[in-house]
Amino acid sequence: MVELGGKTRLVSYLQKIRNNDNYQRCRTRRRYPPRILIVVLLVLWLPALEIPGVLACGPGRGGGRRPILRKLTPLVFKQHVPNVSENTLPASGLPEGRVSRDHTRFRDLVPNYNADIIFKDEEGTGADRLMTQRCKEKLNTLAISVMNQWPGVKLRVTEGWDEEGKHATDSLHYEGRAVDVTTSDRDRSKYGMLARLAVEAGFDWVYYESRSHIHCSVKSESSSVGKSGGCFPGSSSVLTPSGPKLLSSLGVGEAIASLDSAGEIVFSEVIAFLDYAPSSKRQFIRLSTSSGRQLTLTPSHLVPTEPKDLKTPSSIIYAAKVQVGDRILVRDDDRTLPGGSRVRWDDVIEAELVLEEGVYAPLTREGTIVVDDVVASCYAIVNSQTIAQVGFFPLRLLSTITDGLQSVKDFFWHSHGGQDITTNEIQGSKSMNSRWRQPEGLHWYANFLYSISTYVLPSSMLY
Ligand SMILES: [Ca+2]
Repeated sequence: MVELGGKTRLVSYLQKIRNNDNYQRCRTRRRYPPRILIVVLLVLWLPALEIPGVLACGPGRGGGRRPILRKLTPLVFKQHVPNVSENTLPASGLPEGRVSRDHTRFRDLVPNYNADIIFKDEEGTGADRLMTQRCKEKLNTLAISVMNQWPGVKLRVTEGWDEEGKHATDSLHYEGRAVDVTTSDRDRSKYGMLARLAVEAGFDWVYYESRSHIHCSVKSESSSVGKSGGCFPGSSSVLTPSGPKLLSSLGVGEAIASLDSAGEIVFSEVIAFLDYAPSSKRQFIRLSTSSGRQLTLTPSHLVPTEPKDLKTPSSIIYAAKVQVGDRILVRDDDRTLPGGSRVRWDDVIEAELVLEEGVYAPLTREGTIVVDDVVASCYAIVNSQTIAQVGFFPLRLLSTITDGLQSVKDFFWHSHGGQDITTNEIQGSKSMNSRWRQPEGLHWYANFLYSISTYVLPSSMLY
Protein backbone atom coordinates (compact mmCIF):
# COMPACT_ATOMS: atom_id res chain seq x y z
CA MET A 1 0.00 0.00 0.00
CA VAL A 2 0.99 3.61 -0.38
CA GLU A 3 2.37 5.38 2.64
CA LEU A 4 1.20 8.77 3.91
CA GLY A 5 3.17 11.05 1.58
CA GLY A 6 2.22 8.85 -1.34
CA LYS A 7 -1.46 9.25 -0.54
CA THR A 8 -1.43 12.99 -1.13
CA ARG A 9 0.43 12.49 -4.36
CA LEU A 10 -2.03 9.80 -5.31
CA VAL A 11 -4.90 12.25 -4.89
CA SER A 12 -3.24 14.81 -7.08
CA TYR A 13 -2.35 12.17 -9.62
CA LEU A 14 -5.99 11.08 -9.81
CA GLN A 15 -7.11 14.67 -10.13
CA LYS A 16 -4.71 15.03 -13.02
CA ILE A 17 -6.17 11.96 -14.69
CA ARG A 18 -9.68 13.33 -14.11
CA ASN A 19 -8.78 16.63 -15.73
CA ASN A 20 -7.20 14.89 -18.67
CA ASP A 21 -9.71 12.31 -19.76
CA ASN A 22 -12.91 13.73 -18.28
CA TYR A 23 -14.07 10.19 -17.56
CA GLN A 24 -14.50 9.46 -21.25
CA ARG A 25 -18.12 8.37 -20.94
CA CYS A 26 -19.37 11.74 -19.75
CA ARG A 27 -17.91 15.15 -19.49
CA THR A 28 -17.30 17.01 -16.26
CA ARG A 29 -18.20 20.58 -16.97
CA ARG A 30 -16.60 23.63 -15.47
CA ARG A 31 -17.36 27.15 -16.48
CA TYR A 32 -14.87 29.91 -16.52
CA PRO A 33 -14.49 33.63 -17.37
CA PRO A 34 -17.08 35.24 -19.69
CA ARG A 35 -20.03 33.72 -17.85
CA ILE A 36 -18.42 34.42 -14.48
CA LEU A 37 -18.12 38.07 -15.40
CA ILE A 38 -21.81 38.29 -16.20
CA VAL A 39 -22.72 36.61 -12.95
CA VAL A 40 -20.45 38.91 -10.93
CA LEU A 41 -22.29 41.85 -12.45
CA LEU A 42 -25.59 40.22 -11.63
CA VAL A 43 -24.57 39.62 -8.03
CA LEU A 44 -23.56 43.25 -7.68
CA TRP A 45 -26.92 44.25 -9.11
CA LEU A 46 -28.93 42.04 -6.86
CA PRO A 47 -29.26 44.38 -3.88
CA ALA A 48 -30.62 47.03 -6.24
CA LEU A 49 -33.02 44.58 -7.82
CA GLU A 50 -33.98 43.26 -4.41
CA ILE A 51 -33.55 39.65 -5.51
CA PRO A 52 -30.76 37.82 -3.73
CA GLY A 53 -30.46 34.21 -2.78
CA VAL A 54 -32.10 30.94 -2.30
CA LEU A 55 -32.10 28.31 0.34
CA ALA A 56 -31.47 24.78 1.02
CA CYS A 57 -32.82 23.15 4.12
CA GLY A 58 -33.01 26.11 6.44
CA PRO A 59 -34.75 27.34 9.53
CA GLY A 60 -38.35 28.34 8.99
CA ARG A 61 -39.71 31.66 8.05
CA GLY A 62 -41.95 32.76 10.88
CA GLY A 63 -45.55 31.97 10.01
CA GLY A 64 -47.00 35.44 9.57
CA ARG A 65 -50.47 35.95 10.93
CA ARG A 66 -53.10 36.75 8.35
CA PRO A 67 -54.88 40.02 9.07
CA ILE A 68 -58.51 39.42 9.98
CA LEU A 69 -60.38 41.79 7.69
CA ARG A 70 -63.24 39.71 6.34
CA LYS A 71 -66.26 38.51 8.25
CA LEU A 72 -65.44 35.24 9.98
CA THR A 73 -67.68 32.22 9.41
CA PRO A 74 -67.92 29.68 12.22
CA LEU A 75 -67.09 26.07 11.35
CA VAL A 76 -69.99 23.62 11.44
CA PHE A 77 -69.97 20.42 13.48
CA LYS A 78 -67.55 17.82 11.97
CA GLN A 79 -66.08 20.36 9.53
CA HIS A 80 -62.30 20.61 9.20
CA VAL A 81 -60.05 23.22 7.60
CA PRO A 82 -58.26 22.64 5.26
CA ASN A 83 -60.70 20.22 3.71
CA VAL A 84 -58.25 17.33 3.46
CA SER A 85 -57.32 14.67 6.00
CA GLU A 86 -55.08 15.65 8.90
CA ASN A 87 -52.00 13.65 7.83
CA THR A 88 -51.56 15.15 4.37
CA LEU A 89 -49.12 17.78 3.13
CA PRO A 90 -51.57 20.73 2.97
CA ALA A 91 -52.60 19.93 6.57
CA SER A 92 -50.41 18.76 9.48
CA GLY A 93 -48.55 15.98 7.67
CA LEU A 94 -47.52 12.54 8.82
CA PRO A 95 -47.23 11.41 12.44
CA GLU A 96 -43.54 10.96 13.24
CA GLY A 97 -43.87 8.54 16.13
CA ARG A 98 -44.89 8.70 19.79
CA VAL A 99 -42.77 10.81 22.10
CA SER A 100 -42.27 9.55 25.67
CA ARG A 101 -40.44 11.32 28.49
CA ASP A 102 -37.22 9.36 27.81
CA HIS A 103 -37.38 9.91 24.03
CA THR A 104 -34.81 12.23 22.38
CA ARG A 105 -37.63 14.23 20.79
CA PHE A 106 -39.06 14.95 24.25
CA ARG A 107 -36.55 17.83 24.37
CA ASP A 108 -38.48 19.45 21.50
CA LEU A 109 -41.56 19.82 23.69
CA VAL A 110 -41.88 23.15 25.49
CA PRO A 111 -44.13 23.94 28.43
CA ASN A 112 -46.72 26.66 27.88
CA TYR A 113 -47.17 28.88 30.96
CA ASN A 114 -49.28 31.53 29.20
CA ALA A 115 -51.45 33.11 31.93
CA ASP A 116 -54.17 33.88 29.39
CA ILE A 117 -54.78 30.17 28.82
CA ILE A 118 -56.47 27.80 31.24
CA PHE A 119 -55.03 24.29 31.24
CA LYS A 120 -57.38 21.56 32.44
CA ASP A 121 -54.51 19.29 33.55
CA GLU A 122 -56.87 16.65 34.90
CA GLU A 123 -53.91 14.25 34.75
CA GLY A 124 -52.06 16.40 37.30
CA THR A 125 -48.77 15.83 35.44
CA GLY A 126 -48.58 19.09 33.47
CA ALA A 127 -48.72 17.09 30.23
CA ASP A 128 -51.45 19.36 28.84
CA ARG A 129 -48.97 22.25 28.94
CA LEU A 130 -46.38 20.43 26.83
CA MET A 131 -46.34 21.01 23.07
CA THR A 132 -44.02 21.72 20.17
CA GLN A 133 -42.81 25.27 19.62
CA ARG A 134 -45.03 25.66 16.55
CA CYS A 135 -48.09 24.47 18.46
CA LYS A 136 -47.26 26.86 21.31
CA GLU A 137 -46.99 29.83 18.96
CA LYS A 138 -50.34 29.13 17.29
CA LEU A 139 -52.01 28.52 20.67
CA ASN A 140 -50.73 31.81 22.11
CA THR A 141 -52.06 33.64 19.04
CA LEU A 142 -55.43 31.94 19.49
CA ALA A 143 -55.52 32.96 23.17
CA ILE A 144 -55.36 36.63 22.14
CA SER A 145 -58.06 36.20 19.47
CA VAL A 146 -60.37 34.56 22.02
CA MET A 147 -60.01 37.47 24.48
CA ASN A 148 -60.65 39.95 21.66
CA GLN A 149 -63.69 38.06 20.40
CA TRP A 150 -65.35 37.53 23.80
CA PRO A 151 -64.13 39.97 26.48
CA GLY A 152 -63.78 38.23 29.82
CA VAL A 153 -63.52 34.79 28.22
CA LYS A 154 -60.25 32.86 27.99
CA LEU A 155 -58.96 29.97 25.92
CA ARG A 156 -59.04 26.61 27.69
CA VAL A 157 -56.93 23.55 26.79
CA THR A 158 -58.36 20.16 27.73
CA GLU A 159 -55.72 18.02 26.05
CA GLY A 160 -52.16 18.69 24.99
CA TRP A 161 -49.36 16.16 24.85
CA ASP A 162 -50.64 12.68 25.73
CA GLU A 163 -48.25 10.21 27.35
CA GLU A 164 -50.97 7.83 28.53
CA GLY A 165 -52.16 6.51 25.16
CA LYS A 166 -55.73 7.79 25.47
CA HIS A 167 -56.04 8.80 21.82
CA ALA A 168 -56.30 6.94 18.54
CA THR A 169 -53.19 5.22 17.11
CA ASP A 170 -50.88 7.77 15.46
CA SER A 171 -52.66 10.72 17.11
CA LEU A 172 -50.61 13.92 16.94
CA HIS A 173 -51.35 14.38 20.68
CA TYR A 174 -48.61 11.80 21.29
CA GLU A 175 -46.06 14.18 19.71
CA GLY A 176 -47.26 17.43 21.31
CA ARG A 177 -48.49 18.56 17.90
CA ALA A 178 -52.19 18.73 18.80
CA VAL A 179 -54.40 20.47 21.36
CA ASP A 180 -58.09 20.15 22.15
CA VAL A 181 -59.57 23.49 23.12
CA THR A 182 -62.77 25.05 24.48
CA THR A 183 -63.62 28.48 25.86
CA SER A 184 -63.29 29.07 29.59
CA ASP A 185 -67.09 29.49 29.96
CA ARG A 186 -67.62 26.14 28.15
CA ASP A 187 -70.38 27.76 26.11
CA ARG A 188 -70.78 25.29 23.25
CA SER A 189 -72.46 27.89 21.03
CA LYS A 190 -69.04 29.58 20.80
CA TYR A 191 -67.14 26.51 19.56
CA GLY A 192 -67.85 26.95 15.83
CA MET A 193 -66.37 30.44 15.99
CA LEU A 194 -63.53 29.21 18.25
CA ALA A 195 -62.61 26.76 15.48
CA ARG A 196 -62.60 29.59 12.92
CA LEU A 197 -60.33 31.66 15.19
CA ALA A 198 -57.98 28.66 15.42
CA VAL A 199 -57.80 28.52 11.61
CA GLU A 200 -56.98 32.22 11.55
CA ALA A 201 -54.37 31.75 14.30
CA GLY A 202 -52.44 29.55 11.88
CA PHE A 203 -53.06 25.99 13.04
CA ASP A 204 -52.33 23.66 10.14
CA TRP A 205 -55.50 21.61 10.67
CA VAL A 206 -58.57 22.50 12.71
CA TYR A 207 -61.43 20.06 13.30
CA TYR A 208 -64.80 20.60 14.96
CA GLU A 209 -64.31 17.09 16.28
CA SER A 210 -66.82 16.87 19.10
CA ARG A 211 -69.62 18.97 20.59
CA SER A 212 -67.38 19.43 23.61
CA HIS A 213 -64.10 20.56 22.02
CA ILE A 214 -62.19 21.72 18.92
CA HIS A 215 -59.14 19.73 17.79
CA CYS A 216 -56.21 21.74 16.40
CA SER A 217 -52.90 20.38 15.10
CA VAL A 218 -49.67 21.54 13.50
CA LYS A 219 -46.94 20.29 11.20
CA SER A 220 -43.87 18.73 12.81
CA GLU A 221 -40.99 21.05 13.66
CA SER A 222 -38.81 19.53 10.95
CA SER A 223 -41.45 19.76 8.24
CA SER A 224 -42.95 23.18 8.98
CA VAL A 225 -42.46 25.78 6.23
CA GLY A 226 -38.88 26.54 5.41
CA LYS A 227 -37.37 24.15 7.93
CA SER A 228 -37.41 21.47 5.33
CA GLY A 229 -35.75 22.70 2.18
CA GLY A 230 -34.06 20.94 -0.70
CA CYS A 231 -33.11 17.57 0.62
CA PHE A 232 -33.16 13.94 -0.43
CA PRO A 233 -33.17 10.90 1.88
CA GLY A 234 -30.01 8.82 2.35
CA SER A 235 -31.56 5.84 0.59
CA SER A 236 -31.72 7.73 -2.73
CA SER A 237 -28.97 7.00 -5.20
CA VAL A 238 -27.04 9.14 -7.64
CA LEU A 239 -24.98 8.15 -10.66
CA THR A 240 -21.19 8.52 -10.51
CA PRO A 241 -18.72 7.71 -13.31
CA SER A 242 -18.13 4.36 -11.61
CA GLY A 243 -21.82 3.50 -11.16
CA PRO A 244 -24.73 4.23 -8.82
CA LYS A 245 -24.00 5.36 -5.28
CA LEU A 246 -26.20 5.97 -2.23
CA LEU A 247 -26.46 9.60 -1.19
CA SER A 248 -25.51 8.54 2.33
CA SER A 249 -22.04 7.54 1.08
CA LEU A 250 -21.46 10.43 -1.33
CA GLY A 251 -18.76 12.98 -0.57
CA VAL A 252 -17.83 16.49 -1.65
CA GLY A 253 -15.48 16.49 -4.65
CA GLU A 254 -17.13 13.51 -6.34
CA ALA A 255 -18.79 13.90 -9.73
CA ILE A 256 -22.43 12.90 -10.16
CA ALA A 257 -24.86 12.92 -13.06
CA SER A 258 -26.68 16.22 -13.54
CA LEU A 259 -28.44 18.07 -16.32
CA ASP A 260 -26.61 20.95 -18.00
CA SER A 261 -28.25 24.04 -19.46
CA ALA A 262 -28.29 22.41 -22.90
CA GLY A 263 -30.42 19.56 -21.54
CA GLU A 264 -27.64 16.98 -21.64
CA ILE A 265 -26.65 14.61 -18.88
CA VAL A 266 -23.14 15.45 -17.69
CA PHE A 267 -21.08 14.60 -14.62
CA SER A 268 -20.81 17.59 -12.36
CA GLU A 269 -18.70 18.01 -9.23
CA VAL A 270 -20.39 18.10 -5.82
CA ILE A 271 -19.04 21.35 -4.37
CA ALA A 272 -20.88 21.28 -1.05
CA PHE A 273 -23.69 19.75 0.93
CA LEU A 274 -26.23 22.48 1.62
CA ASP A 275 -27.64 20.25 4.31
CA TYR A 276 -26.21 17.09 5.76
CA ALA A 277 -27.94 15.27 8.59
CA PRO A 278 -27.61 11.47 8.33
CA SER A 279 -29.61 10.71 11.47
CA SER A 280 -32.48 13.17 10.97
CA LYS A 281 -35.93 11.95 10.02
CA ARG A 282 -38.01 14.07 7.71
CA GLN A 283 -41.20 14.06 5.68
CA PHE A 284 -40.58 13.75 1.96
CA ILE A 285 -42.78 13.66 -1.11
CA ARG A 286 -42.40 10.56 -3.24
CA LEU A 287 -43.26 11.01 -6.92
CA SER A 288 -43.74 7.76 -8.83
CA THR A 289 -43.72 7.68 -12.62
CA SER A 290 -45.33 5.35 -15.15
CA SER A 291 -41.98 3.70 -15.92
CA GLY A 292 -41.43 2.91 -12.24
CA ARG A 293 -39.03 5.70 -11.30
CA GLN A 294 -39.40 7.21 -7.83
CA LEU A 295 -38.12 10.61 -6.83
CA THR A 296 -38.16 11.28 -3.08
CA LEU A 297 -37.52 14.86 -1.98
CA THR A 298 -38.71 17.57 0.38
CA PRO A 299 -41.82 19.54 -0.66
CA SER A 300 -40.08 22.90 -1.14
CA HIS A 301 -37.53 21.42 -3.57
CA LEU A 302 -37.63 22.52 -7.22
CA VAL A 303 -38.36 19.95 -9.94
CA PRO A 304 -38.38 20.55 -13.72
CA THR A 305 -41.77 19.63 -15.19
CA GLU A 306 -42.99 19.63 -18.77
CA PRO A 307 -44.36 23.08 -19.65
CA LYS A 308 -48.15 23.12 -19.92
CA ASP A 309 -48.13 25.33 -23.02
CA LEU A 310 -45.66 26.22 -25.74
CA LYS A 311 -45.20 29.77 -24.49
CA THR A 312 -43.37 28.63 -21.37
CA PRO A 313 -39.82 27.55 -22.22
CA SER A 314 -39.29 25.72 -18.95
CA SER A 315 -41.31 25.09 -15.90
CA ILE A 316 -39.53 24.38 -12.64
CA ILE A 317 -41.90 24.02 -9.72
CA TYR A 318 -41.94 22.97 -6.05
CA ALA A 319 -42.20 19.23 -5.50
CA ALA A 320 -45.31 19.96 -3.43
CA LYS A 321 -47.03 21.39 -6.53
CA VAL A 322 -46.33 18.39 -8.77
CA GLN A 323 -49.60 16.59 -9.43
CA VAL A 324 -50.58 13.23 -10.85
CA GLY A 325 -50.60 13.68 -14.63
CA ASP A 326 -47.69 16.16 -14.65
CA ARG A 327 -44.56 15.01 -16.45
CA ILE A 328 -41.06 14.99 -14.97
CA LEU A 329 -37.66 14.29 -16.57
CA VAL A 330 -36.22 10.80 -16.25
CA ARG A 331 -32.88 9.40 -17.39
CA ASP A 332 -32.45 6.32 -19.57
CA ASP A 333 -29.25 4.49 -20.47
CA ASP A 334 -28.38 5.01 -24.11
CA ARG A 335 -24.99 3.67 -25.15
CA THR A 336 -25.34 5.20 -28.63
CA LEU A 337 -25.03 8.70 -27.17
CA PRO A 338 -21.68 10.22 -26.14
CA GLY A 339 -22.86 10.71 -22.54
CA GLY A 340 -24.35 7.20 -22.32
CA SER A 341 -27.67 8.67 -21.20
CA ARG A 342 -30.70 10.44 -22.54
CA VAL A 343 -33.60 12.18 -20.84
CA ARG A 344 -37.32 12.04 -21.59
CA TRP A 345 -40.58 13.14 -19.98
CA ASP A 346 -42.44 10.59 -17.88
CA ASP A 347 -45.94 10.78 -16.34
CA VAL A 348 -46.30 11.15 -12.58
CA ILE A 349 -48.81 8.51 -11.47
CA GLU A 350 -48.61 8.97 -7.70
CA ALA A 351 -47.50 11.65 -5.23
CA GLU A 352 -47.41 10.55 -1.59
CA LEU A 353 -45.98 11.80 1.69
CA VAL A 354 -43.40 9.50 3.30
CA LEU A 355 -41.23 9.59 6.41
CA GLU A 356 -37.57 8.81 5.61
CA GLU A 357 -34.25 8.91 7.41
CA GLY A 358 -31.23 10.98 6.42
CA VAL A 359 -31.17 14.49 4.99
CA TYR A 360 -28.77 15.22 2.13
CA ALA A 361 -28.64 18.25 -0.14
CA PRO A 362 -25.67 17.99 -2.49
CA LEU A 363 -24.94 21.10 -4.55
CA THR A 364 -23.39 20.42 -7.95
CA ARG A 365 -21.65 22.96 -10.13
CA GLU A 366 -24.52 22.65 -12.65
CA GLY A 367 -27.14 23.28 -9.95
CA THR A 368 -29.08 20.18 -10.98
CA ILE A 369 -28.90 16.57 -9.93
CA VAL A 370 -30.11 13.21 -11.21
CA VAL A 371 -31.49 11.26 -8.25
CA ASP A 372 -32.81 7.72 -8.73
CA ASP A 373 -32.76 8.47 -12.48
CA VAL A 374 -35.01 11.52 -12.17
CA VAL A 375 -33.84 15.09 -12.78
CA ALA A 376 -34.23 17.56 -9.89
CA SER A 377 -32.82 20.94 -9.03
CA CYS A 378 -30.25 21.33 -6.24
CA TYR A 379 -32.29 24.25 -4.94
CA ALA A 380 -35.38 24.86 -2.87
CA ILE A 381 -37.48 27.53 -1.15
CA VAL A 382 -37.09 30.20 -3.86
CA ASN A 383 -39.08 29.40 -6.99
CA SER A 384 -36.43 30.38 -9.52
CA GLN A 385 -33.59 28.15 -10.66
CA THR A 386 -31.80 31.18 -12.17
CA ILE A 387 -31.87 33.28 -9.01
CA ALA A 388 -30.80 30.23 -7.04
CA GLN A 389 -27.86 29.57 -9.33
CA VAL A 390 -26.81 33.25 -9.08
CA GLY A 391 -27.28 33.29 -5.30
CA PHE A 392 -24.94 30.34 -4.91
CA PHE A 393 -22.38 31.71 -7.34
CA PRO A 394 -19.95 32.81 -4.57
CA LEU A 395 -19.92 29.26 -3.25
CA ARG A 396 -19.03 27.91 -6.70
CA LEU A 397 -16.37 30.57 -7.07
CA LEU A 398 -14.90 29.64 -3.69
CA SER A 399 -14.80 26.01 -4.75
CA THR A 400 -13.07 26.92 -8.03
CA ILE A 401 -10.43 28.92 -6.14
CA THR A 402 -9.87 26.07 -3.68
CA ASP A 403 -9.50 23.61 -6.57
CA GLY A 404 -7.08 26.02 -8.26
CA LEU A 405 -4.92 26.25 -5.15
CA GLN A 406 -4.94 22.47 -4.92
CA SER A 407 -3.74 22.22 -8.54
CA VAL A 408 -0.84 24.58 -7.79
CA LYS A 409 0.06 22.46 -4.79
CA ASP A 410 -0.17 19.33 -6.96
CA PHE A 411 2.11 20.89 -9.55
CA PHE A 412 4.86 21.36 -6.99
CA TRP A 413 4.35 17.86 -5.62
CA HIS A 414 4.90 16.42 -9.06
CA SER A 415 7.86 18.60 -9.97
CA HIS A 416 9.55 17.17 -6.86
CA GLY A 417 9.33 13.65 -8.29
CA GLY A 418 6.86 10.91 -7.35
CA GLN A 419 5.67 9.61 -10.72
CA ASP A 420 5.64 6.01 -9.55
CA ILE A 421 2.11 6.00 -8.24
CA THR A 422 -0.04 3.05 -9.17
CA THR A 423 -3.35 2.42 -7.49
CA ASN A 424 -7.06 2.38 -8.16
CA GLU A 425 -9.68 5.10 -8.26
CA ILE A 426 -11.60 3.88 -5.22
CA GLN A 427 -8.71 4.67 -2.89
CA GLY A 428 -8.42 8.05 -4.55
CA SER A 429 -12.03 9.06 -4.07
CA LYS A 430 -11.89 7.92 -0.45
CA SER A 431 -8.96 10.20 0.27
CA MET A 432 -10.75 13.06 -1.42
CA ASN A 433 -13.80 12.55 0.76
CA SER A 434 -11.89 12.56 3.99
CA ARG A 435 -10.19 15.76 2.92
CA TRP A 436 -13.65 17.36 2.59
CA ARG A 437 -15.36 15.91 5.62
CA GLN A 438 -18.75 17.56 5.95
CA PRO A 439 -19.92 18.92 9.29
CA GLU A 440 -23.47 17.90 10.19
CA GLY A 441 -26.26 20.41 9.68
CA LEU A 442 -27.06 23.31 7.43
CA HIS A 443 -24.26 24.79 5.31
CA TRP A 444 -23.22 28.23 6.59
CA TYR A 445 -23.66 29.85 3.19
CA ALA A 446 -27.17 28.43 2.70
CA ASN A 447 -28.00 29.67 6.17
CA PHE A 448 -26.65 33.13 5.32
CA LEU A 449 -28.66 33.30 2.08
CA TYR A 450 -31.72 32.24 4.00
CA SER A 451 -31.44 35.04 6.51
CA ILE A 452 -31.22 37.70 3.82
CA SER A 453 -33.79 36.24 1.42
CA THR A 454 -36.61 36.46 3.97
CA TYR A 455 -36.10 40.21 4.15
CA VAL A 456 -35.57 41.07 0.50
CA LEU A 457 -37.43 38.52 -1.58
CA PRO A 458 -41.14 39.03 -2.21
CA SER A 459 -43.10 36.36 -0.33
CA SER A 460 -44.61 35.20 -3.62
CA MET A 461 -41.18 33.89 -4.56
CA LEU A 462 -40.69 31.93 -1.35
CA TYR A 463 -42.10 28.54 -0.48
CA1 LIG B 1 -55.76 16.61 29.64
